[in-house]
Amino acid sequence: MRCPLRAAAPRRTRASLVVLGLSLLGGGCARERPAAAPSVPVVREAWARPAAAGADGALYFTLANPGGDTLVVVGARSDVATAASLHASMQMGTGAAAMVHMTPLARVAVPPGDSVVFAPLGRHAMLERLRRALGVGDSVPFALAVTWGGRADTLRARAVVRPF
Ligand SMILES: [Cu+2]
Repeated sequence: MRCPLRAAAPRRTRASLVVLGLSLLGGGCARERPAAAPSVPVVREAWARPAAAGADGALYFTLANPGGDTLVVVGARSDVATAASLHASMQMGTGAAAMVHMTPLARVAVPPGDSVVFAPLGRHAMLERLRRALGVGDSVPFALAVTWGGRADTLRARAVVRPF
């Protein structure tokens, strides 16, 4: 089995270090897991689409929960946006008649040992009324409000702006 740690190791961006942290906890790499590795939730592969100042942007990421308790995301925020919220997109119809609708999500649960993907045409964190433009290559700090193991917590991460 190929170890995801080896795949992630050569990259040295800040986001990759988060990936690296997750990989240490992943399956197939048990021997490389440091004794002190906490089984805390991890945000990885976070990215944002480019957007103009004043417009809405979106954050995408994978949220992994290697711990033994259900992780529940209850909100998001970022200094680059006036407000942020969790949304789900749904495509209705196909071809030229296709329309994408978004609905707010009050909470997103990640079962123990599982992960949830936030991706285009699916779940995302909406960045509302951006305070500044998001250009390709920018780094966007954000935070997810979560409950985990019966307590409130905050997961901080950075998203890289990529072409959409
Ligand atoms: Cu949205």
